Amino acid sequence: SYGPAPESSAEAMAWITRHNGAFGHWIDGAFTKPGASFATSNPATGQVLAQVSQASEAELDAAVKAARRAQPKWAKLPGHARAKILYALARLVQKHARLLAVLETLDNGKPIRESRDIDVPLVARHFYYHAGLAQLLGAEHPDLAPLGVCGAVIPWNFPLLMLAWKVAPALAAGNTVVLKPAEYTPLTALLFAEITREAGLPKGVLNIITGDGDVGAALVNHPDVNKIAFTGSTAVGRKIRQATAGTGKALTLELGGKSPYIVFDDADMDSAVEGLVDAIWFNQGQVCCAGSRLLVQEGIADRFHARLKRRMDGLRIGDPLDKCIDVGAIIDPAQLATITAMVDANAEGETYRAATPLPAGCFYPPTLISGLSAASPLMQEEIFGPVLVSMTFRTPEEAVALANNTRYGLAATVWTENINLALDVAPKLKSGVVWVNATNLFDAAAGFGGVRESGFGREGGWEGLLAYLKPAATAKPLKPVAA
Ligand code: TXE
Repeated sequence: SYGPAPESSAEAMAWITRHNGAFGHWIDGAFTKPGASFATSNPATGQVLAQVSQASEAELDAAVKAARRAQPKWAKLPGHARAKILYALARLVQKHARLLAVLETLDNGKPIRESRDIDVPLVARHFYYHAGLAQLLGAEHPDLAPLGVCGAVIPWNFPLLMLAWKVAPALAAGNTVVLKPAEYTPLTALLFAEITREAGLPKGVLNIITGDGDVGAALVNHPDVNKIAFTGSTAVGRKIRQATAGTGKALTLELGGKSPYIVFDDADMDSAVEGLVDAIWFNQGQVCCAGSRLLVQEGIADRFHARLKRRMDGLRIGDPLDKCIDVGAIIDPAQLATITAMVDANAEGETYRAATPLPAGCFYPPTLISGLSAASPLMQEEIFGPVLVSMTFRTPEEAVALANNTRYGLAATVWTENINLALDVAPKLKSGVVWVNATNLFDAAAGFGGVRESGFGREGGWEGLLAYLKPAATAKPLKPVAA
């Protein structure tokens, strides 16, 4: 251990024990009896944490029916009444912050420093912000109406935060929700379900069904769902778009990425190195907008690499509950095998691995690979692990061309002390988000989302709320303008 003492898992394990280590689904404000189940485990230790149920067709249908029953009443509440409950949820997330953070780290393997200081505070912020927006709806926007029942399918890399990104705007807008967490990380969603009861959320407004991709697909295909919001792989996003085509269901997709991180030769090098550590080694690189492709201007490339390698050697890898850990566990042995196979199959280039000792188990070292050809799968495919590829460029034009040489377009980062250069380059990047002299800035008030194969639709901000609204049937037609 690097730190004084690892965060205690006692409270989280006690919560699991209170449920006898086995969970049903959260339908209509209560847990169902646990059924056919699968295990969810701590990737850092391999320890099984709990048994979680695989939803049947009948259970999925019960969840959708509960959401449908609850929706008209929830939508009819004045905006300030929905806001009151969303504020309560935000406050309760803060009240239970420690338990939520530890449970998230146990189930996911991410460093406690991240779940405690980033994930959980952002979740609270998301509910606070959308409570504010809920208040604006209704009286001030009689022209907007909720969509109805929204299905949400979310991934394992930010389990609770992705829940917040889907649930907060949906509920603010007067929709009800059926959510399916990822099979690797269902626990914080189930704890959140209990928190909704404490907040006084009417039963049926949020329903949570657990299970694998088949349950996700069944939710997508359920005829009585009005919208699907999905975050996950591009391959599954493509299937969901095909499945919803022609059904009239609204859809937003937040998919993969291969985000460029551009460093010009006048950049503040220390800050750019620190930013890069955050861009690619935050959450072990299992981040859709990870800055996974370094583009560094030729004149500073050697110096930049040298500094980066020194910083990599200082990263602390190990027990995610240790408060001093920088790099935690990979989500699952299968994902670890995928990362390993991808890197090992592409032997060209020069590979540097952090010198930090690697604990046994589901861990992968921070890795830097340079000298690859542009067509290498490592340059083109999302690795979704702590692996950075690096290339050099000479001119801003070349930087833009290399940055855009991807089928993705989620995020991009530009480092330079020359604001004119930044303002010239940023709009030329085909990317949903561009950060300048910073990286990984998320705020509930700013729309986040991609272009190209990274998906479409925004989450956060007014734009994100609009993705859960439609024109109201009662909206007054515009007066014709006299010729
Ligand atoms: O994702 P999936 P996986 C990428 C990343 C990673 C790869 C595989 O590259 O290595 O995807 O991860 C549900 N219909 N990202 O397999 O399968 C599934 O149960 C409906 C990027 O975990 O996309 C889970 O709840 N739903 C990403 C969710 O989809 C289906 C985050 C995501 O799982 C389904 C995660 C189907 N046919 C992975 N099949 C990001 N952009 O942040 C599966 N699911």
